[in-house]
Amino acid sequence: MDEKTIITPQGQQASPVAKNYAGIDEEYSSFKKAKVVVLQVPYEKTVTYKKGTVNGPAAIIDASKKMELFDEELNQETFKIGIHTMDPLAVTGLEPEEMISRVYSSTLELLKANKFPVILGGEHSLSVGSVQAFKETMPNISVLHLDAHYDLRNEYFGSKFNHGCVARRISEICPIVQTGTRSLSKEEKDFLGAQTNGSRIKTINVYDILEMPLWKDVISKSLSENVYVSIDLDVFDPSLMPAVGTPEPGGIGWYETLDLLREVSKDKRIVGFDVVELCPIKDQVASDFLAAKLIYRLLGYIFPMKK
Ligand SMILES: [Mn+2]
Repeated sequence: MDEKTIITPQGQQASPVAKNYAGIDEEYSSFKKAKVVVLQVPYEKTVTYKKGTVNGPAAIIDASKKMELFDEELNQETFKIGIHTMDPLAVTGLEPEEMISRVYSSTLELLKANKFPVILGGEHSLSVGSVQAFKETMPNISVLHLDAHYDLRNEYFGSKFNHGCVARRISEICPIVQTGTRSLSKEEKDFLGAQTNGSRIKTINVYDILEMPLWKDVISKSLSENVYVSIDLDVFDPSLMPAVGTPEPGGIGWYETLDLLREVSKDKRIVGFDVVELCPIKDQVASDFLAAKLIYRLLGYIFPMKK
């Protein structure tokens, strides 16, 4: 039996495409031909509230197979850029630093192979590894960080690599622009207050969004030429995206998120992204599907096809 052959719960053999993001046929999903490579990081160790994000990547892949491969908004078949899905990274039981190191190595390999990495979490701490790989590969990189949480703690529950510290660690690598944030600790508030003009951290929180009609322009202009996007799904309002470990009321919506990503894709060069912290709810697939479709739409913005 081919090692890639999957046995379904019904005992039937499924083809290898069953493991692929969007269920794309071999013609458009072989590693060689693919421009985009999906890297799954089913890691969960430092979460602090509801558990289950270890199942996030598999739920996104599963939901993605139910999407239409024609993108109605963009009038294109985005999968034809070639999207390869790698087997999930073996990260179970690792300490956060070891997991981050594996994400770093895998991302670096993909960049050296001239691929566009899309990384699925799993918990947010993985972004420290991917951003480090990008920083070493391309100059002038910054991070657009969508999240309900500032994630600026220096240390949380005894670890500097807790998911609540990811933006602080990223800011030590390169500039970061955060948006959608609406849950702040006193420690983070004091840290932000001590930042000077030359700070590597810029925050456009939900209160700024409510008051600034041009918030998307401000964000786009604050980013460097090359942009890595890190999307914690709890940036969305929990009415749209209840399947997260740490939901926060008052999040941003589907269309305004797309507007932001469309604008940044036009103004800058997005070089890779991650979608993290999906914590699937049994028999409630809307969140999984939103994550799958968000990835497809964003890829469409980044890789517009000639009509
Ligand atoms: Mn968050």
